[in-house]
Amino acid sequence: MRLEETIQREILEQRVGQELESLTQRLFGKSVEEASDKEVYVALLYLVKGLTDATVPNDGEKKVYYISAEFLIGKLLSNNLINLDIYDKVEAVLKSKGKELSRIEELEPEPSLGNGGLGRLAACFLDSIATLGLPGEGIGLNYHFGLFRQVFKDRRQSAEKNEWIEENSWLNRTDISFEVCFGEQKVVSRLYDIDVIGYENGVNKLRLFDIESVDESIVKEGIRFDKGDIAKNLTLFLYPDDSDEAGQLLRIYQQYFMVSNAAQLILLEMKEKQHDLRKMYEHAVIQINDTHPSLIIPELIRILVNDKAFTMEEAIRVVGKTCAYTNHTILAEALEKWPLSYLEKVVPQLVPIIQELSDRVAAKYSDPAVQIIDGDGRVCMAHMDIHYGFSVNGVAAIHTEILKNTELHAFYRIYPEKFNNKTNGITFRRWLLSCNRELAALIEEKIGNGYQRDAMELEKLLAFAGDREFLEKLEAVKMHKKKELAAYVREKEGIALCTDSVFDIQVKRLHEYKRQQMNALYIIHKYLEIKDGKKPARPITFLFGAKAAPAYVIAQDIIHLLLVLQEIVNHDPDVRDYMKVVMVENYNVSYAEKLIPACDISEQISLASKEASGTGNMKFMLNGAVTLGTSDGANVEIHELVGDDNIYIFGEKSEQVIGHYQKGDYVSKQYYKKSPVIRRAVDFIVGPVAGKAGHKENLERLHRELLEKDWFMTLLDLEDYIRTKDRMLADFEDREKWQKMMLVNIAKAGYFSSDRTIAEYNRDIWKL
Ligand code: 26Q
Repeated sequence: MRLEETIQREILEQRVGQELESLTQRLFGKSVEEASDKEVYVALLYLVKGLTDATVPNDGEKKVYYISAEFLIGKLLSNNLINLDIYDKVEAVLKSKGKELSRIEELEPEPSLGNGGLGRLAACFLDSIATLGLPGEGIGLNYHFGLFRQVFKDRRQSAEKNEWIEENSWLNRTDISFEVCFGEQKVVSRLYDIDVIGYENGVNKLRLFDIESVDESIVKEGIRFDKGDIAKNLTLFLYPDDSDEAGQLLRIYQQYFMVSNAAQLILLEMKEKQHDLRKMYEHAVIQINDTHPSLIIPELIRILVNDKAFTMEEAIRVVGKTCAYTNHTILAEALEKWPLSYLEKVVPQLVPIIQELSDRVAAKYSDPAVQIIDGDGRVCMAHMDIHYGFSVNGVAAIHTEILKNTELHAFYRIYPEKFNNKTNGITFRRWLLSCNRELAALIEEKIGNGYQRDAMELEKLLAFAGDREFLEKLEAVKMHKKKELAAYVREKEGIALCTDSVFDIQVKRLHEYKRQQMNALYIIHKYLEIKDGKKPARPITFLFGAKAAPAYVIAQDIIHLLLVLQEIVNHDPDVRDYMKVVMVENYNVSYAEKLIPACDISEQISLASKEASGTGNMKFMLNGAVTLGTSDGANVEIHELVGDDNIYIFGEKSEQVIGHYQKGDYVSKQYYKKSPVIRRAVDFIVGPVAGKAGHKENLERLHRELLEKDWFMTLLDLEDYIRTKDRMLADFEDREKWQKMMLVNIAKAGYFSSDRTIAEYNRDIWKL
């Protein structure tokens, strides 16, 4: 380091130190040394907010509004320090005063404003939008308790509220407030902002709307509350149980509340900047994140026609040139279709607009597949987006192809020019620089820090595939992260892990199509092999993390099975030295940041064609895990990048799977009857050993499901999965080979930077 740089660093360190000292004094009348960790946390929050206020907001002629029901932002302290480039300084200052930054980070509550992939993607996108210096903001809702906190009781999942808003938080209350009308009922909103700090760049905002009259005290035990009184409950939870009508109505209330506020905010900004509303699309682009914000289209049209003297044609044209839609799923049950009668109850003012939009489509196209209101009087949200928006994108190459060729084929024939692919990405600030500082430092030692701005520079690492010393260091970092995870798991779950074992990890929302149950069947198979005396070369640790929707019965049964296996395997004296099973409680972003860097085998085993993209797969790869996966979502692109030798692909391809659905020729019982290996593993679920540790009701229902339905074809790929995983475990013993695979995966991960994804959105869709 040059002398000037050293001096500059020292000055900055001094300034950070002085600033922090004066904050703890002013806030708590204590020095940093005297302050508690929590008080230091609060002081850091103020420090960051002060620095952010001094940063220039990203601004420009045209702005993107990323509207989303979910923003799974995770904790913000460490990321903000990194993006402001003061992490090391703060860490050093605190250390000199006997404080540890990593311990202080633990005290920040994690907001759970998302379910999984879609919400986390939105958060990564905000980071990249800010880092690229683009004008843009996220618009969503300020759920007080977010998604539930998962607790295991009696080997089953139960749900508690997640209280994350403290007196001092990242939320800034604004003086912006709007009226939102649900028919005759009026409520008043309040806007809160969270600053999104770009990496060594400007700052943008995440804008979260809340309702003034919300009443936290109506939440009874667990997450139960009166769904009827929306003035009190509207922003309490993310996706409360929508298995009944009241729950579904509440979802529509939330969605309309979100888009009505968004529309008012956008129009207010247009007015303040004195833009011509008839050229709205030159100043604003609205990205609709899945169909949850789709009502923004009829709402904007309604306002333009009713209040701004637009004709219907003009309003449709202007809104159509402003709105773009992203599809995140092809699962029929996740495609939103709301009964017109529900919309009539919640937002009667939108119904004539939607009816008109639907009539115009019906007059032009007779094909029932492209209608907005279907034969059962339900409004197909995605169809409205496609007809009345200017862009439709999928989130991985294979996903977009499936949309064009099957799911949305009728639309593709009408509007081929609207369809485009934007393969997902992740922010390397959080998923490498922050969660794996050791690996980031090792990479920097070899190829410099240019990769932090241009992720493709990671490819420079390929030159070191033959560098024994570097490969050993890579392995040492992995071991270090495994030890850190083991210490954490011991503290949180009370389970000791062997760090010499292979860490095999599957973390993601629980869903049958993601096939956690197939992994469970592998575990049973291994368990039985060991009982038969066939010991693995090295112990294996199977780690899971997953929340299941409270009303999703089979998903609850799968969680139960995993917890039952944890009990059986970890306590069986014949087996426990060879394998361990851990289902971690309340898997969330913070847990992911500990699990992913410690992973050897990344489980990405969805039924081909069903996982739109996946983004966990990218995070694991970036941290040097090797993928065990099907040809699905972004796994396909990972495979293309790393080549056959650095990934383990198994199972039937998407064309074959789609063929099975079309012909209806998959019968799980046939696979069960044909294979003794499958039969033995499946029947273990209802055998005496499982019966002793688990509940008959859950286990029998799951067994029946696998044999009689198995809609997501678990048994189809089970044998290939077992073979491939065993091959992978054998290869793990060839340390040099494995280290090289780690290296190639890291080196090829650059493509999956969300900076690249956002640059593409901007180039093809937003044009900011
Ligand atoms: C719909 C109707 C009623 C109630 C809930 C919903 C609902 C809620 C959440 C539907 C979908 C979601 C979330 C979907 C999601 O997270 N999709 C994931 O998006 C990621 C980012 O693109 C992809 O990587 C994943 O493949 C995809 O599953």
